[in-house]
Amino acid sequence: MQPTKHNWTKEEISAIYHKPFLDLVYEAATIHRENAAYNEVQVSSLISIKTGGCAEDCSYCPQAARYHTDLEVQPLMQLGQVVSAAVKAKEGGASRLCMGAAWREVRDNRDFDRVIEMVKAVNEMDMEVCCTLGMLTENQAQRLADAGLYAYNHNIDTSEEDYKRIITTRTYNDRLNTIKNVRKAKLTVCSGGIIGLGETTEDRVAMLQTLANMEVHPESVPVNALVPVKGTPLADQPRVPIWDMVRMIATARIVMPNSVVRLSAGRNEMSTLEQAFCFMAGASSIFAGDKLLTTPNPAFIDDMAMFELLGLKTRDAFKNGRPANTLKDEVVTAI
Ligand code: SAM
Ligand code: DTB
Ligand code: SF4
Repeated sequence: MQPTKHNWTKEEISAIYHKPFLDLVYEAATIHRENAAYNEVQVSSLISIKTGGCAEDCSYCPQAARYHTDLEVQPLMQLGQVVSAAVKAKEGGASRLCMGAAWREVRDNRDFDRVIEMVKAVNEMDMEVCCTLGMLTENQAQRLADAGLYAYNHNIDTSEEDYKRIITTRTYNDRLNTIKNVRKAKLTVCSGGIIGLGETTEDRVAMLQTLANMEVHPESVPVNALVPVKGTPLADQPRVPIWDMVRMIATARIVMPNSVVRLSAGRNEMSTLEQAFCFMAGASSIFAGDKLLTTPNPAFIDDMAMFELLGLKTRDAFKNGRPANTLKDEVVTAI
């Protein structure tokens, strides 16, 4: 483990972000290479367990009910469908499954009971289970932890100052509170953001500062490039330059040296060489499978060919040890 710092100033992070490009990549790659597993990539597969019809107004999101996107709304999946998807993801090379629901927040109802069953079932398959279900109370986070959840994804998306421009139906503080509740339940945190929303570089720096100054750095930090979707307010945003994606990944790698930085949405538009640069700059995880939640993503087979070409290996599940809450039932009784 490398030493971590939690009092980053905006000036310090900005100076890193604005370094000459190759100096920045070199510095990030050097830090990345101090980690013994630098040539391993964690492969996480996404599954949209409840699609569309969301009450929030996140201006990037095709799943918000108020925007008219060509999206087929789907109610909460059945347990069997999720297990089949998990089997397919595992066969494709994924060691983590992330289940996403287009909810504003979790409610204590039968749908949540079903999600708890899904978490138990996927955990039994020796995969790291992640959920992203919107806002959570401490008690709900604890229920997920008790069911064997490994990680909870809750992105802060942009800077606190820029947040109101992107989302009006909740506050930055709501977001940070859920992350606190996730930590209280001793789950690992997955939190990052999106670039290409029309934010300034200062907003990007401020977002990284919020993440890097958390008491414990998020164990995984997704860096998403906006996937502009027709019908959403951000549909006409220009494509994120690859240079910005590499700068964000490299800066995240430097300020949070032990976190897994995930090259997330946007890979479908990137060449293998562009992605190779992201791995060089410290990305150590991807979302794999031909769909993200609702938008296209490279196929498993193409990603495996990319790993072969670059000499990268896929990371096994529970590489940092299996937390007690994810021990399978029969193991617990054997102890
Ligand atoms: N509803 C839950 C929530 O908002 O936390 C979980 C699902 S939501 C789709 C998960 C994350 O996907 C968002 O926080 C955002 O970072 C990312 N996302 C959504 N739409 C996106 C888009 N068009 N391009 C890139 N990332 C996107
Ligand atoms: C994250 O940071 N990115 C993923 C996952 N966490 C949930 C979602 C990306 C969604 C891209 C748009 C879509 O496919 O709907
Ligand atoms: Fe709903 Fe999440 Fe999409 Fe926002 S990002 S509209 S909360 S599904």
